[in-house]
Amino acid sequence: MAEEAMVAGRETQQRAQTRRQTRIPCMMMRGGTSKGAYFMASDLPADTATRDRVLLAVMGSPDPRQIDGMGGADPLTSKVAIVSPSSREDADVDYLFVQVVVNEARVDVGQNCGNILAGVGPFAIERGLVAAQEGTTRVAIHMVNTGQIAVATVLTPGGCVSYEGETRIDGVPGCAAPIPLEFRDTAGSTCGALLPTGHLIDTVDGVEVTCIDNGMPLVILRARDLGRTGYESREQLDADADLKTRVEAIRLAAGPLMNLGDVSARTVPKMCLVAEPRNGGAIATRSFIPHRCHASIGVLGAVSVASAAVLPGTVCEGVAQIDSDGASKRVQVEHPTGEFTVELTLGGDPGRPDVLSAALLRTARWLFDGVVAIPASVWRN
Ligand code: NQM
Repeated sequence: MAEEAMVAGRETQQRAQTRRQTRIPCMMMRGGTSKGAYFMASDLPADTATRDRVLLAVMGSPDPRQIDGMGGADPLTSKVAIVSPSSREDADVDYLFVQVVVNEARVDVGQNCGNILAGVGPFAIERGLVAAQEGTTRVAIHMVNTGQIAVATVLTPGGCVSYEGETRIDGVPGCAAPIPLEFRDTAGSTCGALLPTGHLIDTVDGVEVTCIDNGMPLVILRARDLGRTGYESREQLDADADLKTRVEAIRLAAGPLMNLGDVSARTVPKMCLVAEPRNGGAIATRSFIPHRCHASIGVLGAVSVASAAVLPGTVCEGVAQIDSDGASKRVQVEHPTGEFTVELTLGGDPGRPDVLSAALLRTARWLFDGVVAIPASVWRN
């Protein structure tokens, strides 16, 4: 596989020297509430530095409008999935997620993305990496960024991926075919422990926070502790310079406490303001990823906040409303454009439960399949 990728990389480079632009096979997909470019690893340069320059050119970064690329001028639409046959026996495919930073000439592979993950199963089937079964096809996906496995179930009536259906997810207009995703063993995915500081609550920069990582490193704060309601719109929060300065100071201080080191140039930890639910859910959220407010909430961000909501003693206690006492908890996470339901299976001590697995529903849509053209100058850098 590595050799194949190297050969492909060399070929891509040779093409670059002979033509003005190099054409690289690419599929654009909406995955959950995000959108991105999906590539086979073997179609991209094997050298990481060259690959990253290619991905910046694909999206048109750095530029706030991403006018010279496919990106949508928003972190949620400046994303890439790189897929290959799996290096692991327990998975069908490897999925490396790459966040292409909009305003800087930089990409980040230090986080997962559960939304873009929703498109990986369909992509793997469309590209022939996984054979479609009659009815549904289960795709075990190794999330290379953090090393865990996620299982996606894709509707494949007649052996073809079906994108149409009746499932609605908040943050996306209309309906589509459901793609259930299941995660196991995500605790401590990046930070090494579910509670990386060893505490349920820490005081950082004078504010009580819960630092948690159940698939996504997150710093959770009560909105009221920052003088906000937690029900503001994305636009209001993005325009709130004082809040953003405060939240970033807390993030920079929390990073080293979460075993992430200096996070000034990283996209994790994400920041999440919480408040009492007001639409019948379990908890209201406004998340920053990490500098812009999310239009809804990330998938693993939602899993992490739901995990904090069911753990007694976190900053969510007294804020979250969790109904059932059983081992299975349905946590409806409210966000700026609706809600996101996460089903958690708990084990161990009910006073300090372990989250054994998380399940949720996403949808995806194949938008475009073709080639993306990369300027020859990218290889001359
Ligand atoms: O948390 C945004 C998104 C994400 C990531 C982000 C995601 C996740 O909504 O798993 O999905 O937090 O940067 O796509």
